[in-house]
Amino acid sequence: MDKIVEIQKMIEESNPEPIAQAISDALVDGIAAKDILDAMISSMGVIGDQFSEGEIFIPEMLMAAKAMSVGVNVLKPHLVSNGSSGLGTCIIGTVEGDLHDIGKSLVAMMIESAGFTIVDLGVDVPTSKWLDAIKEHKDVKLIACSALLTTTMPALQETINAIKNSGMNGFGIIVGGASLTQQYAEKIGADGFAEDAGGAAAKALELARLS
Ligand code: B1M
Repeated sequence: MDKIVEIQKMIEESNPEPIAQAISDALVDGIAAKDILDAMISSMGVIGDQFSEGEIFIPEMLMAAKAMSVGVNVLKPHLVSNGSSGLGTCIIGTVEGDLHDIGKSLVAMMIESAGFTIVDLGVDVPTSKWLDAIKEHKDVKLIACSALLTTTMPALQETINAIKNSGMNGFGIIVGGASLTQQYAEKIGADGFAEDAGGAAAKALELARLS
């Protein structure tokens, strides 16, 4: 069976155990890390559709996420270049109430590759934690907020309001996540929106050039 199809099957069948080896084998065979990642992301879409249709439930979704995370860790060294061009610090996280971290971690990886130092606050990040992190770290040039659920879009709005009202400045704020749009990002006062991890890195560089 095609190696990529095999890897996709491991995600779609919520089977994390063999995925690290399968990905290593695919890399040895010369399959590009980016192609493997794109196929894995598409399989997470299949998992999402199956969940929407009531064909699978939370435990399967969690195991698929585990397979995805294990796979991303194997791919990481092949996707990330040495992010040391000193563009400043990017504080990234998933907003309060939201536990999805795979997309956020991919975005962190790409922004790091673009030359930022990453401070990853994790998931379910309350407003106070964003503010503390901005105060604590020097040379903060970018805040990157991920939100995957329509129900956590208001938390995103609150986070941006709190950051803007704090009076701290000198950085741009970018947002992203499956349920967001460019229009919504503009409406809540974000400086940038990206649909995917590559777009987030490009937007980060664009804002760094403007600052
Ligand atoms: Co959840 N979940 N989930 N889930 N989950 C979705 C998002 C959903 C679309 C599934 C569905 O119903 N079809 C749906 C949201 C519907 C909506 O609100 N519109 C959903 C739901 C409903 C839920 C629960 C409410 C289910 C429940 O309990 N009844 C619950 C909520 C829990 C919570 O957060 N409070 C829940 C729970 C979970 C798990 C914990 C089981 C698990 C997450 C595990 C983890 O992350 N460690 C999970 C998973 C795995 C998914 C799906 C299947 C896959 C998400 C994923 O990792 N995708 C997802 C369905 C789907 O995405 N089609 C789904 C792969 C990843 C690479 O893509 O995260 O979209 P994504 O990131 C992309 C872009 O969005 C973008 O770039 C990334 C890379 O290209 N991006 C940014 C993301 N952040 C960005 C930030 C940026 C820029 C771009 O700038 C800062």
